[in-house]
Amino acid sequence: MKDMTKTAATLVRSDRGILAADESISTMNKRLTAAGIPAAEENRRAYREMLVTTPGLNEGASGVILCDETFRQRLRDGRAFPEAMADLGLLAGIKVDTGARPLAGAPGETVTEGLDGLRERLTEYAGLGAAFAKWRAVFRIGDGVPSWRSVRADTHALARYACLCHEAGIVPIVEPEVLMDGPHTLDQCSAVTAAVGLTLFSELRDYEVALDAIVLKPNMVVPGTESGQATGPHEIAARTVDAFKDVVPEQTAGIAFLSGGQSPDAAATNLAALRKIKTPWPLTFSFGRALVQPALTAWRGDAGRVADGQRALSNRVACNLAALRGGYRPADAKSYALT
Ligand code: 5MM
Repeated sequence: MKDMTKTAATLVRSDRGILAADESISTMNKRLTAAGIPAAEENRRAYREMLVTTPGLNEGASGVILCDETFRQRLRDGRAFPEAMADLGLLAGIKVDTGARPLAGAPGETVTEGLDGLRERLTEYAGLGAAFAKWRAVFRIGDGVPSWRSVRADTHALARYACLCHEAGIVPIVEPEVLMDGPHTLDQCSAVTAAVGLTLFSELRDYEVALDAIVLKPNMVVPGTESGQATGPHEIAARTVDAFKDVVPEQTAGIAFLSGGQSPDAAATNLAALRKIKTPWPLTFSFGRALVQPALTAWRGDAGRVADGQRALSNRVACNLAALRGGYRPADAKSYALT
């Protein structure tokens, strides 16, 4: 457990974030297609190689989360991804859920699956070099949803996943995501986020999960994208910390926020505001889209544009690093870079 506690502390250290590059094959294919890049295995591999080999990435990221496909692929120089990441000073993370599927008896709601055979998969991933794992549960806010049935099913699965990770010596990132999509208000997001968190920590306690060896990856508390509510970063930060302060025990290693579809700039600005508040746990970022979208656009699947893609990723990681350090100025966003 000592090693896992150390790994968890590294993942949430105050001057690093986590890069989420673990899109499933189908999500990655959609993103490649939208960027005008053929949805092919080699393009998914080359894209992840471009990301993880970004010069200086380990100055702003403690680790990178990958999906099963990438974890088993190799860089052009022949090194397996986890091996190359170790050389680059990055912890290797693996997404182990198998996706959200319709939950029986709960129309329109999902439960995240992947517990079958997870013990064996985790043992294999540990052997391949995984230091940490990730499992994402998804909650939509709507009329009468999320239901208690879905909250209980998903948080129960997260607790079982966390236990299995610890058995395998892997730090679990526990991700309950309340989606931004919809017309719900900031208050509704706050209430659902707190209720999901409360249920999650009750399940984690029941399973006696060592909280100093897990990382929580939740959404920030924001109004729904169709709410028409304008909310500034200070209010978002204050409401986010409020939602978690009586819910997340102090022993928890830390919180690494997801970006959830916020623009790269909004995510960094909100992170900067969050870091200005004194909290009982370390706070950092584990962004996907808010870090990689500009890199994908700049790269365009062209081997001759790898450096452009890497510059775009370096820029967004450096923006968030500045946010962690309390010095992020959106007006200067274009000038930030690692190294
Ligand atoms: C990178 O996307 C992750 C995997 O998504 P799918 O399994 O649906 O393809 C996702 O879990 C991601 O890690 C989190 O949602 C956070 O990413 P964002 O973009 O919300 O920061």
